[in-house]
Amino acid sequence: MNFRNVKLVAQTSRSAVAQVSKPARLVISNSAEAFRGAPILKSAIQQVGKPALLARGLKSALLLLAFLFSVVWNLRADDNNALKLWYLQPAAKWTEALPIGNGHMGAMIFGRTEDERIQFNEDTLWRGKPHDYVRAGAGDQLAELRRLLLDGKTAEAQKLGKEKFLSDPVRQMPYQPFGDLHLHFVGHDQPADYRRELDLDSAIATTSYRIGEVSFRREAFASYPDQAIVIHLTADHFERLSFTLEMDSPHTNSQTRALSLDTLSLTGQLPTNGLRFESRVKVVLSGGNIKTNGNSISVQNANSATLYLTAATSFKNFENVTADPAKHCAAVLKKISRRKFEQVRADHLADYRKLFRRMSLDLGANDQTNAPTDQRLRAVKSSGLKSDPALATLHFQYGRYLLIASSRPGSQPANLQGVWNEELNPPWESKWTLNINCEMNYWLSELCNLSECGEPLFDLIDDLAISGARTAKEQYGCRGWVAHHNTDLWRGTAPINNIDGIWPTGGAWLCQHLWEHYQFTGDKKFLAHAYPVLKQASLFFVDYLIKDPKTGWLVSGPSYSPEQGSLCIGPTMDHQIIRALMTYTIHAAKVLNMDKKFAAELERVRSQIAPDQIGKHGQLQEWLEDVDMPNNNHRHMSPLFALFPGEEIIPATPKLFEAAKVLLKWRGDGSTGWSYAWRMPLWARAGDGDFAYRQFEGLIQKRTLPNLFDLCGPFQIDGNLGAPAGIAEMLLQSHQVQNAGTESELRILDLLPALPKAWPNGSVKGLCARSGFEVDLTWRGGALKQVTLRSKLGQPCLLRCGDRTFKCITKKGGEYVFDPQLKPVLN
Ligand code: FUC
Repeated sequence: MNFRNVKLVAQTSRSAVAQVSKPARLVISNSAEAFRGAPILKSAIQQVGKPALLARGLKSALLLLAFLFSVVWNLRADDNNALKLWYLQPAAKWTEALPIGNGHMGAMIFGRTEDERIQFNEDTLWRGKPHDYVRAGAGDQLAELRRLLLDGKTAEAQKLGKEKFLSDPVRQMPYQPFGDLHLHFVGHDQPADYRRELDLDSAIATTSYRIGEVSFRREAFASYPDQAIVIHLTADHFERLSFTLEMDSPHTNSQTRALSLDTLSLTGQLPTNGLRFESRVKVVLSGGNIKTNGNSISVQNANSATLYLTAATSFKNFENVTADPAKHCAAVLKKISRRKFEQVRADHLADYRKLFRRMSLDLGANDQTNAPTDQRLRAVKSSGLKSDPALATLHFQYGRYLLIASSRPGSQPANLQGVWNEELNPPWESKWTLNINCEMNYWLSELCNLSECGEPLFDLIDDLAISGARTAKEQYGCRGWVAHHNTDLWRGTAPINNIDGIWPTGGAWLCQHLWEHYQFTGDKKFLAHAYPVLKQASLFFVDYLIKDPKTGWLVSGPSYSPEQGSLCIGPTMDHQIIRALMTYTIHAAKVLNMDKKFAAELERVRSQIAPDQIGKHGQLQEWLEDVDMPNNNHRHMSPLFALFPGEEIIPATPKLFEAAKVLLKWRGDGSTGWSYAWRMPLWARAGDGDFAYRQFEGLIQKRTLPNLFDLCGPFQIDGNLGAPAGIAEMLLQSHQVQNAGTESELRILDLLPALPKAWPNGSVKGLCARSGFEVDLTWRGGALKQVTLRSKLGQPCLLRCGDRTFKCITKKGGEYVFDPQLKPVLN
């Protein structure tokens, strides 16, 4: 793109419009960018011309310069497709639409020209009401359940468990869609130069096309600072923007009405006496006329229009539903409409880019990079990911984008579908499934430099510690707290759905994220807040574990190895998770210099828990008994928790490390999206980058939708959020320490520990390592070329790459560069 394509055309006395000739794709987007700047340009030209007003002239000249800079910048950015999902046609269905979100709200942009649909969600709209899922009398069954299992009477135990130990009711509540905005544009059914895109670098979804000589453009983004979804519509000719706006909802008990000429309100209540909800959309026009018929708004002959959409429910917290959604909506709209659209957009960009731009990844690019995303996906499905290495980068950054869009401080955590759902009965209720999916959603937050996005998960854990204390007491007669297989908005913690819901280590697994946050950030204030939650979670298992009469070990039960086998005593995964939990709690007590006695008790209990077993095939056993089947390629990788995301099994535990690899090989390739994504970091930890890559390729080839959403069977976001963690683990690992438990303990940073052959050249910036490091890596021909280390906490570390090591003493805030031999590069 060059400046010859831009010419200024005086249009009317009221504005000047920059028109852009070829290429067509740039015409639309850049002309609208220029349109936004046109009033500034006009005033600059007028003002500079006035003699004697030197100061104002200077100011205007600066504005002109700023405007020209913004044109150049936008042209430059538009030439770069590497961070864009883009298409030459509108979304035919929901799974082709493009997601935007600010954690609290999400929307799917279809990009239709004549009848645009914007389907939106708000993260607290769930069916149900405050409820304790504990089943009365369940606690009385515990001893009998254990006796039956220890006597080998599994079928009877399962029958009893199903009838008397599951939650009340047995299913938890579903996440709900909120509503839809519909924009009708008469005569827009035959567009030319159509393009829709989602730019990951700006978190803006754009639809652009031409009708006759008029180019239309819509930008949509979800602003976190303003807590609203913003849609900005422009036409590049004066007074040519006309449309009708409607808002509706799939909920039968809901109504839409105009609150004023420019604002629609959608109100309703979920059955039965469920949450009340309200959404408002306000239209702000430049030029044109606006009118309403009472439940829709018509805009005629405007130059541009901005829609501000907000939504809320009566949910305050999981025990209190007395919030006033109307008040929230009114406050959001009042604040946002005091400011100019340009300012709202600039604030959104500043907020979003502060997170997103912390990382970059380059795995190579080729001609394919510039093709529409659906075409790229089809090509990769037939020719492999190697034919389009930049699609891997796009998928990685899309995962980071999706986490930012579905999990921000103050919001609910990303659920099975993030924050995006159009169904009244979504798959698995679109809840938080704790036996892999919810944890996987958050593997990337620390590794991929989005630490703040983990906050909603920490808030959820705080809630579960409250509701889970009731479940611990009533169902187990134990102190502390427990959460099972799933949770919902009402923080259900009792075992749900079916017999495999009796799996008491969901909450304990979540606790790993508390410890990891401390590991990455060194934030002692956070650790002090998290400690009681860790302590209470550990306390539950102090009370709950029982002595196995055969071996004398402490074992978990009744329990399940997630979704395999039958109700049992002593699944390996439980023991690994409980040991990890106790280890974190002991470390935390030490860091905080408190609870020495309790820590000593935990050490004693931990040492008695059944250790990992190696079976007759040399495999890591999934259960206490050696019953694993070599051809078992189940999607769940449960007993490999200790390899990833745990760190109990490492090369320094060689027998278990080899046994874990045997099991890993048996499990083979993934099936669901998330199961491909789980295999990635596992193989990375096993040191096999090629097999990790193969799982990534499988995820993209077999389980990825046109909008790059991951498929479990239906859409589920865990694969999208899990894969970036897998890539991060292929490039950098920091879970091992040298001289563990001694004064000279040293964090090891493994550089390129599982680089696949398919990525011989590349670079990454801003990956995070435990002990407060940020790492940039460049590699060529499959070998490290340069590493830059930024130390946020001033901790020492051991850099390791192949057989080279370097002990690096750092200062807080220091930056250190090393050559391929890990020799410091002095600058
Ligand atoms: C686990 C998985 C299923 C699905 C569900 C939401 O139970 O085994 O495949 O992802 O969660």
